[in-house]
Amino acid sequence: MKRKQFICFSLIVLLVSAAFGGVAFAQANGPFTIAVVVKSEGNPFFEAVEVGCREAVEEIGAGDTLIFLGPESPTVEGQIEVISALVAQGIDGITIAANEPNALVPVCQRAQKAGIVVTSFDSLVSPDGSQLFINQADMERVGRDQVRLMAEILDYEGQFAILSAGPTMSNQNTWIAWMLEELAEPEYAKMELVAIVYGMDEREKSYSEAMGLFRSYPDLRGIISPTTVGMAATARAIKDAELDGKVFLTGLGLPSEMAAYIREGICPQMALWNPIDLGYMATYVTRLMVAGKIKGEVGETFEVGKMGSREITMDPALGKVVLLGPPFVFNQENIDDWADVY
Ligand code: RAM
Repeated sequence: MKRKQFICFSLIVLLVSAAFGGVAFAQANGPFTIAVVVKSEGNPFFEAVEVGCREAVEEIGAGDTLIFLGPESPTVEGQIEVISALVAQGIDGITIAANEPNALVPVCQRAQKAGIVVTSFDSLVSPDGSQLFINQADMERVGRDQVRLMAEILDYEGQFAILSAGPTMSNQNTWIAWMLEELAEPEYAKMELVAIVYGMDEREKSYSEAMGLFRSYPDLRGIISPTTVGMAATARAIKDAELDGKVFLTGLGLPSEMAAYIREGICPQMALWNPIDLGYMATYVTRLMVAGKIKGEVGETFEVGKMGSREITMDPALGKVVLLGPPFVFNQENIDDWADVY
């Protein structure tokens, strides 16, 4: 009888501890809620990013919830509102493509105090507010390459302008700073940068800024647009103003939006990285931090699923960084292979 009671008691202990053990296990391994906050809704670049974010969650976060959103227009105020609401909701991790690097710091610090992992990707949140930056491509190379691409198109001669996104967006500003460094080299002596204008990463504003450049600078030969929104809008403006063959475009464009203009020669060459891979990597790395698999410290190396192995390094301007890879140049020879991919 005693022996039977003992067996019964042991069984109950086993079942109870298995149940609680199960709960503890679920907490350490998820499911988690990961949020991705982008510059704005309705930007095709971020629609491609979202594909990669969802892929990453399906791969490492079975049962996780992915919240993907951004403000209606690309403002920092809109992002503060969105992030505050997410913090109140009690998510586990967030990765942000920032419209301004410093104004988001207080809300990001609040998030971290509430136990939320905060990273940024694409466009930096200052390291004071974010634990890690998932960098799409070496910033110096992206900036310098855009000047080189423009110079090749213009044969190193003539007036050109830069049509950027928002004046507070750190990715565009960093690339432009490197463009100016590159332009100081002697081989560009006959190229003249006449203006830097901002289309705010909005289609119509970018289009009217491009039209304004054509009016203000009748000798303009080129435009560099380091934003996919600016690229598509400027290409349309060149066509509508019937300036094909007179004004040429390069910058950072989405192959799906730019294929026709590349084929027509309005944009003979442009660069970009894979936005699907960028979304995948930002989400994957943030999820690794949320689950405690990595701490986000310099020198840590780890596997990022299909992207392979990566290391966290320290960048003097960007803070702790994980790098996606080199940018890719699109032209008439390869655009058909990419037009349907992103
Ligand atoms: C736009 C956005 C984004 C940038 C790309 C190249 O879609 O400004 O932040 O990385 O262009």
